[in-house]
Amino acid sequence: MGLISFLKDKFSKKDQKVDKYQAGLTRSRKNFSSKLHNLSERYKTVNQDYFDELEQILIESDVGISFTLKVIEDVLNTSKKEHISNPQMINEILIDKLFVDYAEKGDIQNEIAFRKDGPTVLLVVGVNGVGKTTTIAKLAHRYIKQNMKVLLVAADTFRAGAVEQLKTWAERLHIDIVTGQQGTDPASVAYDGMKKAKAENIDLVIVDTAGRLQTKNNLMLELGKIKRVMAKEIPDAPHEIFLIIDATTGQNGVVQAKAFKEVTDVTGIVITKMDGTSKGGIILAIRDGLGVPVRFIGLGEKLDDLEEFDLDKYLYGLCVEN
Ligand SMILES: Nc1nc2c(ncn2[C@@H]2O[C@H](COP(=O)(O)OP(=O)(O)OP(=O)(O)O)[C@@H](O)[C@H]2O)c(=O)[nH]1
Ligand SMILES: [Mg+2]
Repeated sequence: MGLISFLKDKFSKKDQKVDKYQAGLTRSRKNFSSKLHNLSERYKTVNQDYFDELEQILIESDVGISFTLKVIEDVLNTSKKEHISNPQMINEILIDKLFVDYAEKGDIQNEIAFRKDGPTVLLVVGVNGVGKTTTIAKLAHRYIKQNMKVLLVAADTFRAGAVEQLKTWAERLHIDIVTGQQGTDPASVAYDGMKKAKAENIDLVIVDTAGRLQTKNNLMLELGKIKRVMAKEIPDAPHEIFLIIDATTGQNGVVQAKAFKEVTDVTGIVITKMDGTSKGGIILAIRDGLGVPVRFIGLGEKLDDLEEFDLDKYLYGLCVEN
C-alpha cells in the first residue's frame, strides 16, 4: 500500500485530529497537490517532459534545488527499474520518497526534553519579525496547560516595544516575566531570569532574544555571552535552542537557518506562518539541508495555533485533497 492510501486510512479514523494541518496547509496543498494532479491528468504515460514538470513543481513548493534533484533522480530510477510509466503511480512514488527521505534521518522527539530536577531553559533565536515572541507565547500556553510553571525572560532589550510585547503576553497568560530596560545587556537580563527560575522552582524558562540582523561574529559573541551567564546559574543551560523560521521567506529561511546553525547549537526549528504560504515544502528543505528537526509549526496567530510537527499529518495536509 502506498503512503497516500495509508494516510487516508489512518486519518479517516475520528481520533486523529488533522483538521488544523489541513486548514493551515491549504495554500501549500493548492500549490503542490493540485499541480501534481493536474500534471498526471495531462499525460498518459510519463516521459522526460513529465519529469521536467515534476521537478518544476517541487522547486516551486520550496523543497530546495538539491533535494528536488535528488528525489527526481530517485523516482526516475525506481520507474525504470520497476517499469512504471503511469503518471499517478509516479506521483505516489514521489510522495513515498518524500516520506522515506525525512523519516530516514532519524527519530524525532518534538516535545521539549525536560530536566528531572530544576528549571529547563529554552533559548529562542531568529531574525527580525519571524514570529519569535508569538511562538514563545504559544509554547508557554502549551506547557501551562500541562500544569507547568513557566517563566518568560525578555532578553530582547534592543528593539523599542519588544519588552512590552512579551509583557502583554505574560499578562494574558498570567505568568511572571523578567525584563530589563531598553538598551541593557541582554545577558544580564538572562542572568536575572535564571536566578528567579531557580529561586521559584520554575519548570520551564523561555528566553526571547533580539531579532536584529547583525554580523555573524557579533551574533556569536552575543549569544555566546547569554549562554555563558545562563550556565553559571543553571547547569548546562540553555537546554534547548529553538530557531524560528518564517515559512513565507522560502529558501531565504533555509539560508538563515544555515547561518544560525554555524554560530550556535540549534536543537530544534519552529516554522511559523505555514498558514500564510504556499511554500510548505520548506520543511523538507530544512530537514535536508540542516539535519536539524522541525519540532513545531505555527499555523496562525492565536495561542492555540502551534502544533507539534508530525510527518504523517504534514504530508497528508500537503498531498491529500479533501
Ligand atoms: N499567520 C501567522 N502569523 C504569525 C505566526 N507566527 C507569528 N505571526 C505574526 O508575525 C508577526 C511577527 O511576530 P513576532 O512574534 O512579533 O515576531 P518576532 O520574531 O518576535 O519579531 P521581532 O521581535 O521584531 O524580531 C506578528 O504579527 C505575528 O502575529 C503564524 O504562525 N501564522
Ligand atoms: Mg519579538
